[in-house]
Amino acid sequence: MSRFLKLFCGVFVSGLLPGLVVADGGSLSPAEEVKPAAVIRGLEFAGYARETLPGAAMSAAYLSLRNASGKELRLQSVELPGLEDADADLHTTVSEGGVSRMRALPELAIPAGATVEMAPGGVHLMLRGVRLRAGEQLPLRLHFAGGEILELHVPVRQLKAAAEHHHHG
Ligand SMILES: [Cu+2]
Repeated sequence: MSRFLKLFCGVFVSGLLPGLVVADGGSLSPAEEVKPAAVIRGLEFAGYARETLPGAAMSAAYLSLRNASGKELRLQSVELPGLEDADADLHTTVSEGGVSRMRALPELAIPAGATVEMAPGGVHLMLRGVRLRAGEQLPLRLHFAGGEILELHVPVRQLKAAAEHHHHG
């Protein structure tokens, strides 16, 4: 590993919040798949993914993004590095006549100084093509307008009955 890569990895690890650790094992993100990560200055993040229920094709991840960068950030797409058959889409949840439906979101703007919290029943990352089990780490690559990229891992959490929604959360 080159000096440059080491430096980058160091930045990546120290940029993570407590609880968001780079996986050192597990099937989802073995250490060799952890790539040098891009870090966006002033953007703080946390989050988790929901385990996939038996028989379910989809799951969801929720991020909290705090923008202290001094400029608006616009999240435009999300990839799942190392998971070629899987994808992640930005969704929001709207209520139409008392029925909540998911809708694709072309982008998610995070104004300077603002915090955007994804949550069950609101904005979320819809995950397809990957089975998530509690305790695993899910790798995410966030693409922002202007070409900025943030890579992170979020822990997969067990679904609590209280947090369960109808078709998804
Ligand atoms: Cu959705």
